[in-house]
Amino acid sequence: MKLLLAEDDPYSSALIVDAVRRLRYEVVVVDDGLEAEHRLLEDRSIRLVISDWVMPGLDGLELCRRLREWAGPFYTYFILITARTGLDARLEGYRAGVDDFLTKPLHLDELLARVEIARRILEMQEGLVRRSLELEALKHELEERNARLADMAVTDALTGLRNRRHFHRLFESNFLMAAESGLPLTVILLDVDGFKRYNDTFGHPAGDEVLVAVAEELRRNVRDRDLIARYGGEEFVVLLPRAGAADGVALAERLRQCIAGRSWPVDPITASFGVATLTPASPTPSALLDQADRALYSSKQRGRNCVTH
Ligand code: GH3
Ligand code: MG
Ligand code: MG
Ligand code: MG
Ligand code: MG
Repeated sequence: MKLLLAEDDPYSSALIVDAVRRLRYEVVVVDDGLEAEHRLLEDRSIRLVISDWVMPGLDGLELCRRLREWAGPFYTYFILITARTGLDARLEGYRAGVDDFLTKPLHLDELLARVEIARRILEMQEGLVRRSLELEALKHELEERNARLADMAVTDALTGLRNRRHFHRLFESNFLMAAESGLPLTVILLDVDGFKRYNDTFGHPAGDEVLVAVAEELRRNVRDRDLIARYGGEEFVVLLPRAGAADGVALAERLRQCIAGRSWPVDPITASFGVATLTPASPTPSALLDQADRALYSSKQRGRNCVTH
């Protein structure tokens, strides 16, 4: 442990230094209050101060007052040495933030006992601070882990799009809002054509790359407020709040062209689309999804790579 001794009387100073070194303290010795302040500001690891009251530069009480104003997690224990006795002097010291007094002439055994008391208190306080810093770090780590888990719970691992579960949750709330406000709501379902054959021919990893690329095309083409999710294996869904049938069909057509027109590495890829818009005939979210699914089925029936509303 490190200790600062501020004492302008060389005789007392030498006596104290000699005594505290026996307790294995590293001692910084100064004979001036301003110098003491400077050293304490420079080295914040000094947690124990033994200071004379009357000194050049800055007196011990003022030094203590200033030190109490510095913020920091660790406490600094302040022992004031004074030739003044009596209650008034002690009260003045306590008000300045002094923890303990030693009166001159000094008794070294008492000095060492007081330093031991200081050490116990400082160690206890340091332990508490370290513990609370550890807890703080742990809490931060847990919060980050929770955020990662929460993110994983709504994300499709392959494409990074929202997953089906998250889609359903948002779809329901969007459906209710649209039904109440009378604002339009459109949903697009799309399914990659002939994907089983593609997988069988070029392998599952090549198929995965197609799904990632399709997700990329979807992301590129939708507005910020639209929601894209991977609905199933090679099926995706786009939810368009405040968009009517015409906008939905136009977007689906654009997506269809982007996918079909992309330069695919081994074999052309197309997708089929089903578009459904909220009407009084779609009383529930699942009824609206069924409508989109039937439209998608029609697109498949009509020969794929097309949009049905
Ligand atoms: P259709 O044009 O009628 O949609 O025919 P399809 O072959 O695309 O449809 P089907 O439902 O018969 O096959 C879907 C295929 O998608 C089968 C399955 O192996 C593949 N698939 C589903 N999920 C994944 C995935 O995560 N990665 C890869 N590579 N393939 C997947
Ligand atoms: Mg003095
Ligand atoms: Mg499918
Ligand atoms: Mg199928
Ligand atoms: Mg398919």
